[in-house]
Amino acid sequence: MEEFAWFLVFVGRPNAGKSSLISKLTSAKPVIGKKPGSTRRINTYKITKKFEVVDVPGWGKIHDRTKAYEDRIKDEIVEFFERYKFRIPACILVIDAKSIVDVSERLSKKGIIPIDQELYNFIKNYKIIPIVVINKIDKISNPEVEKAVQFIKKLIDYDNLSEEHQEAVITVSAKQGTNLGVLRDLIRKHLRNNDVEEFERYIKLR
Ligand SMILES: Nc1nc2c(ncn2[C@@H]2O[C@H](COP(=O)(O)OP(=O)(O)OP(=O)(O)O)[C@@H](O)[C@H]2O)c(=O)[nH]1
Ligand SMILES: [Mg+2]
Repeated sequence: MEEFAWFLVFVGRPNAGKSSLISKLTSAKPVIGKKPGSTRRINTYKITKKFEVVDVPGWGKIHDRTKAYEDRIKDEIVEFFERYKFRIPACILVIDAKSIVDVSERLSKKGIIPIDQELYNFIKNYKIIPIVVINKIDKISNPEVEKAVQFIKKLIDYDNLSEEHQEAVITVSAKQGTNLGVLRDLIRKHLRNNDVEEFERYIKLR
């Protein structure tokens, strides 16, 4: 029989830095790659017998992969959430700050729903409020960081979130370690709020 375990889940577009953040905050050592699509399937890493960290492949277009590949990834992710939605005390949505600044204006003018918004709503449908992490802030200027935050807040209808969830948009750099302590504390808080505080000590800066 399958062991019961809780899952700490990292999702986001290809190349956003999910695997990098996992390796900075947990004992798991996922593959990190320069090119989008490094993580090719849902990988779970056992932290303890009852606590696993889940590295999800990037959701969205990858230029040298087929549509069939993309669809398979999406199916895998949907299946995972359908099956384990009640076992996810914290889900981290990782967003690439640089890509937001580059595409936000173009996309909003065209009226296209950005993938990050689609992902956010997908997770929220399972009654899980994601921790939104805008990563790679080392690649953009401070005013651009502020712009990215405002853009994301609009996308996720931030002002209508309950107060306890309004802290859940943070900016970090996995590469330089900026604000990773804030992210660690936020994940720990989500674990506590879901009555699995015994796992808090496994989330720490490496
Ligand atoms: N400059 C900068 N680069 C980063 C940061 N975080 C991750 N990277 C780089 O971004 C690239 C992708 O990182 P990954 O952690 O593999 O990203 P991922 O989201 O797991 O990507 P997929 O598995 O392909 O979906 C790597 O070259 C990382 O070194 C950051 O904060 N700043
Ligand atoms: Mg990855």
